Amino acid sequence: MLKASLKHFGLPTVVVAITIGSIVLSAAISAAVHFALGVSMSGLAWAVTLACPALIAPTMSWWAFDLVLKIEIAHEQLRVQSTIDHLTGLFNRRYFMERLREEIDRTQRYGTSFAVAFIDIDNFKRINDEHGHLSGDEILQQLTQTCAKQVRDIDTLARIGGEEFALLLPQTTAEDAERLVERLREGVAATRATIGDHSLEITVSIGLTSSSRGVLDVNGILRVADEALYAAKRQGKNRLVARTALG
Ligand code: GH3
Ligand code: MG
Ligand code: MG
Repeated sequence: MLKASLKHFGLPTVVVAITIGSIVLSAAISAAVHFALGVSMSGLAWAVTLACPALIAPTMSWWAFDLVLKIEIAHEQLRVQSTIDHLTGLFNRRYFMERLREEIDRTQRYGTSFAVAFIDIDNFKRINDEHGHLSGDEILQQLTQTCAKQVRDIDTLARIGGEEFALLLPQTTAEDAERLVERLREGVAATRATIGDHSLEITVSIGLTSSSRGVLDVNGILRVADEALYAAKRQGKNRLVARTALG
């Protein structure tokens, strides 16, 4: 309730309200005690009764609430950071799994459909071996930019492993997902990565699965996407293989 009030009214308003409340309460208690003792309040007693809460309440409450808000902000920053892959700035595996579970829940409740794509860079080990690990990192970042241009705001693109990415396409039919992901694959193949003076052709293989006919559990969906990805690798790489995950 305190946090909700702070967010709703803002820190200054809450501090003023607490100060006024403290002054009124202090005056009421002091007056009640003097009344019970049968003595009237002197000017000095009134001054002390009003001055103490007027000075202490705003100082202490400002300090305490400011601390609460700072902790809250730090907590939120930490939560966001824990969802991010630091090399690419994409979401990480943990966040992707969270979003996938949410999407499965939504699909079960509302009967919508979604798709999941596993994207794996082709022959990345060779690129690393020829150009060095740091250049490999740069390529991961450049590829991220290329992929990010192809996905929609509602999609979740994540780096789930070394040179493996996953894409969650919520509220998307199998056909639309196939079109979108194929466009992404073509976009990657058409964009040359640059490492110093070198310009490299990067390709990806993609395994796609869709929940159009009902939803499996998380592991089932990931397994089908993984199988589709390996089929794409076996069939010669730089291609998309789509499989439907039947419920
Ligand atoms: P395939 O086409 O079958 O996927 O072959 P591949 O070489 O891409 O696959 P493999 O799994 O053999 O190699 C993946 C490589 O990715 C091995 C590892 O050195 C590299 N790698 C993993 N994480 C990182 C990273 O964070 N940065 C860099 N530069 N390389 C990484
Ligand atoms: Mg791989
Ligand atoms: Mg690879």
